[in-house]
Amino acid sequence: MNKNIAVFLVLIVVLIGGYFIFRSNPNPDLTATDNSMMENDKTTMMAETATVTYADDVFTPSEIKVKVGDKLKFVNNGTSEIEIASGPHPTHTSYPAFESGSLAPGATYEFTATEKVTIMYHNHLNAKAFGKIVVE
Ligand SMILES: [Cu+2]
Repeated sequence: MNKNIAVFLVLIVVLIGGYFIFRSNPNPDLTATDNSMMENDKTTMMAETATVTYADDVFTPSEIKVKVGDKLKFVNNGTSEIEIASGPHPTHTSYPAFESGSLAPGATYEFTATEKVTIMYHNHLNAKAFGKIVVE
């Protein structure tokens, strides 16, 4: 009698153990698939373009938040040439990678945010016009 119960218990342990081994095997694959799908979604979400316009000595919006990987597009909607650069005026040493060069009326400057950083910028030809970019 006792031997039969022992054999029965061993059988149950083996069955339960086998069930959990069988169940746990497909799970890591599912998790990996879920993670890669989430990363793909993040990449898709980051590929956005934010637009800042310049007219009447004002950048609109004056402060803009973007994520790493996003593109910023500056459009000169004014009637005169502008040059967008990081502060401080006139040396632009705080973020030299952000520098539009000369932008005629209607011209655009595209900048891709590659790192988390805050950039204070201005129109070099009219330094009282300024704005702020926060890359998160
Ligand atoms: Cu300047």
